[in-house]
Formats: sequence, structure tokens, C-alpha cells
Amino acid sequence: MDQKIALITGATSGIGKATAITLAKMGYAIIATGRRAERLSALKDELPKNTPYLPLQFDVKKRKEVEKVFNDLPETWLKIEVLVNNAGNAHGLSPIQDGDVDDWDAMMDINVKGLLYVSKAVIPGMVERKSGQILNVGSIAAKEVYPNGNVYCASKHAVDAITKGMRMDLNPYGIKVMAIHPGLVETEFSLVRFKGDSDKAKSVYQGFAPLLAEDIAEVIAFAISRPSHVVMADMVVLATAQGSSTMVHKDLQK
Ligand code: 8X3
Repeated sequence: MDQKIALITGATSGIGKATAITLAKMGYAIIATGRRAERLSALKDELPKNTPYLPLQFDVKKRKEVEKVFNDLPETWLKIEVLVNNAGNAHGLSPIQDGDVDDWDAMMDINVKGLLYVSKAVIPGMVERKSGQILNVGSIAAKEVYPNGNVYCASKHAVDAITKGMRMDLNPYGIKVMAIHPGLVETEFSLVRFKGDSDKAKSVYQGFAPLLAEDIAEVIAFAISRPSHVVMADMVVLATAQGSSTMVHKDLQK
């Protein structure tokens, strides 16, 4: 394959989907992964025609599934140059004493262990080729803990720590390791966090201009297109109205 290959996890919606489209427009061949097969096949129609495209349907939190998918990767798709570890979710927003253990498991399994499983499958090839870029999608919650965010914030703090560790360990191989930490981005994120309560989810983004998935995709595109001697190691990107994870300037008259 002539094009460089970018793999984006969680590409069926939000930041992952916008990133897949943006990187395809930059000329990358795209491996898009996600749980929802129909959405993965629909994504093909949103990529520029002639984009080499490999949809991989699996759940990042299922270790055996991840191992199998990567062991069976077609020969032409082995040289993954860019890995965007985007798959992640928030489940619930409750004080620690009321937290649901299934929600905690889901967040640690997807946001932390899922990221590790996929990275474990992709990194050895990058090390062998002494080439590659890894971009982990963290969150403002990787940098700040906020009330009721407890385990979600812990999972994203872990992403921050893993990113720093990866950057050190992969330093001898010239592999770039980066993280982007978005604040409030209007995606399905809050709908998942509030378990389908769309009024609650919508209210998170009301009264100010939140980030859009495309805003984050643009920054990711910028980061991975820097010259070889430049690494955008750590990027916090907020909506202008957001001062911190607990401070958002809202004008509810608007
Ligand atoms: C998503 C942003 O502020 O809900 O990671 O943690 S926030």
C-alpha cells in the first residue's frame, strides 16, 4: 500500500469518527475500529473515494477479541504508522459512595485496559520499524479531578500516566507519543454517561459553545503532521467558555 496507515479506535462516533474522516482527507489509509458494525460500514461513505479502508469490529475491552483481530490482520495492513487510542466512555456521575461497580468496571476496562490491549498489539511493529506515532485521547479529567467524577477521572489520569510511560519507553525507537486532553465536546459522550437521558445530556452543552468533534480532529491532524523532530507531547483543548472542569461560563438566555 502506498498510503501510510492510521488506526483509530472508537471510530463509530464523535471524536474517533471525525478523526478518521480528517486523516483520510490527509491521505491516510484508515483502519477504523468499533463495536457497531453498521456504523463502521457507513463510515466508508464519509471518507474520500479511493481511501483504502479496513473496518474492524471488536470491543477494545475484550482482550481475546483484540488479540485475535490483530493476529488476523491482513498482510497489507500490518504497518500501522499512526495509532489513535480514542475509544473511551464515561458511565455514571455519582459520589463515590453511590457509584455503581459495573460502571467502574466499564470505565477501567475500556479507558485503561482497552487502550493497553490495542497498544500491545500495535507497538511491537512500530518498535521493529523504528517508526510510528501514538496519540492517546485523554480528557481534562486526566488533569483535574472533579466532584462525582472519581473513577472516570482516575481512568483518564491513568491514560495520562500511560502516555508519559510510553513516551519514555519508546523514546529509543523514535516513536512519537502524544496525548490530547479535551474538555467539553458535544458528542454522544454525555448521553452514554447519563445512560440515555437526553435532556440531562443536552443540558451539559447548553448556554455556551462547546467544542465539536471536528475541533479535536483538527488538532490531532496538526499534531501528527509535525516534522519528524517535533512531538506535540501533551495538549489540553477546552471550549473558550470553559475555565476548568468545574467552571463553564454559561449564558442560559442564549
Ligand atoms: C470529558 C470531559 O469534563 O466531562 O472527558 O470530564 S469532562
